Amino acid sequence: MATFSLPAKDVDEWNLNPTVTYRHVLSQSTGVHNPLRTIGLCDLDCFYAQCEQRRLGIDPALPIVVLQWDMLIAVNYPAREFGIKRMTKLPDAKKMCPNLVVVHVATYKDGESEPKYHPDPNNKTHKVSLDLYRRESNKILNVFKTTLPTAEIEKASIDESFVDFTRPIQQILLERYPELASPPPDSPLNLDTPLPPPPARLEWHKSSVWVPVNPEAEKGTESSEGPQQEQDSTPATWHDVALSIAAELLDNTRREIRETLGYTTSAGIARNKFLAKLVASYKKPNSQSVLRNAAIPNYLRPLPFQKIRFLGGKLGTILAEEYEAKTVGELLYIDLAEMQRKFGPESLWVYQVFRGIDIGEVKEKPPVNKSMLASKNLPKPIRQDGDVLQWVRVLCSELAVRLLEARETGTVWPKTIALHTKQAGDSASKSKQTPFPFVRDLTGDVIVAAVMKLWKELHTSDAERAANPNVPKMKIINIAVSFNGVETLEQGQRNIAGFFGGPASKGASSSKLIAQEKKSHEDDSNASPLTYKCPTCSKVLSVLSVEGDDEDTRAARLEAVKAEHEDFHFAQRLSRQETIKLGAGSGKRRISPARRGPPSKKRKEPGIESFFKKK
Ligand code: TTP
Ligand code: CA
Ligand code: CA
Repeated sequence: MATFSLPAKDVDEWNLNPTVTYRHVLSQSTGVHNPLRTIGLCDLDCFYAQCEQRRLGIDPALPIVVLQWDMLIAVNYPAREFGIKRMTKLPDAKKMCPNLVVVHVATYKDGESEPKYHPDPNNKTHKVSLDLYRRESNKILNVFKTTLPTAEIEKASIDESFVDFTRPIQQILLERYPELASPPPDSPLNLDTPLPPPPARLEWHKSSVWVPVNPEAEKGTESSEGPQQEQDSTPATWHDVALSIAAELLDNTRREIRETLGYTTSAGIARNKFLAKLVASYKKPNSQSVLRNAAIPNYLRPLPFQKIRFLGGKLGTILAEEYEAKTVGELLYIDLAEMQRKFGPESLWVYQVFRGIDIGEVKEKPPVNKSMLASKNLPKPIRQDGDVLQWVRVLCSELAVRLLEARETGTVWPKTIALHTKQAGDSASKSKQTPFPFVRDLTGDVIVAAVMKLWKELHTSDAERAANPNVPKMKIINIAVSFNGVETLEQGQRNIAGFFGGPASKGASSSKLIAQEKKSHEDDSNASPLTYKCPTCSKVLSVLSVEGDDEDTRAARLEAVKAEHEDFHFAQRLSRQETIKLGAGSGKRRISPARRGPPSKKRKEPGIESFFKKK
């Protein structure tokens, strides 16, 4: 891969060295277009494996894998040295590494009120518990929040978080370079005056890995001075100063996570979320990689574009076939007009990603109105009323544990409880929800009682079914129970907390509080985040989660359903407007203006618009 020097036009197109003004240092409202914007993504190394290692007090140098039934779901780095991967079969893994430590995730079993490490868990009778990992994940998130109080933090999955460092960077810049606090008094542009040149020599944060600006030139110069020299050969910008500050801050947070909780992480730092996530895997484990703007082109060009998230599927294949290309660099000559003509207006996103542009914001997820869902894909379908209680009890124990645990960080209570069941052959699940009353002592049994009531309302009883041959046979293949609208109670509602453990507060009339809460349940028409009402056609979409999902995965699942539904509208719009070319597989498929109305429900193709969905 040859190294590219960057002609002026290119620098401009990639926008690698945008002008930074006083306003960018002083204003908190410049948002995603602030040229000082700096984002970090921090991901736990082999997360579940580290959790189990810590729990068992095993030496981190020993090879360990975490199992879910017979699948490896996490492999630690010492085990990876034996060639073991997530896809490896357990017997093969044991052959590759006879001393391998194998831990099965904890499971819930009917009749037990908490998850256990059962010696012989079985998908037919047990349900996986991710409680340990959720708990550790929350502790890690708290370290982010306490060590980076002024940064915006977004939990992106059970083991990773994005951090927008722009605000703390602004503060530190003003401390270190007080001359940036105001433009020169005679400057006509006032706050829009460009900053003076950045410091001549920058201390590139030492324990970070700086992606080389010219990888070819750096080859063979792997001395301890190598990276420093290499970085110095491209003059530092104010954004590089910002990156160095973020590198120090994130390094501190990662050290805190390591020292207080015992977990190693890998991190990426760059000008946006897309690049931060990409560069986080530049070097793993226990590493932090930084991508300067100047290093973006040579980093992206040789990258196989099908490895980029959202380009791993059909659109990636279409692009690869259409242009006989593999790398980002090979597609850079396609101009925006051509791309949009061929792939629709939304392909702007692809065009931008190839140039390292991403305007996605780092947004803290609101702590309120969350849902908790326990779900089980049934190894043996439920065919009659008598089969259901066993699974309801398992699911309710899990929810009880999770709700009580959530209370350790605040007084939370769900507004409603819902039962979801999926009949074999049905595309959607059936759901029913009801307000969840306050109780003094929360146990699995209280939840079971509420759910069994919902079951009776949702399903024809065995007796009725026997009496009426027209009622279809029951064959339920997934059952789930969710708490929806889980909220931290406001100050005024705090007395309700007494219902959990201690005696109820004397100051408040409990029945009045319950009545108020009930009313607010009834008022809340969109309590369940598992459903979505399409603003275009008012259709209500719902998702049923699968076992092992965490809340983020479920949210992603709902997003996918939404995206697919939006595709349907998109396809409808297209069929009215224009003919687009879709080079799918062997031939080209055309959506012609003649094709009107909704596509068949059985449509298997992934939707068009989802190709261009940003996140
Ligand atoms: P990842 O971050 O994808 O992987 P990892 O943390 O195990 O390893 P790495 O060091 O490469 O980041 O996933 C985080 C956890 O999520 C992982 O430890 C186990 C769980 N997980 C699954 O249960 N199933 C899956 O298919 C994946 C990808 C992850
Ligand atoms: Ca990870
Ligand atoms: Ca991850």
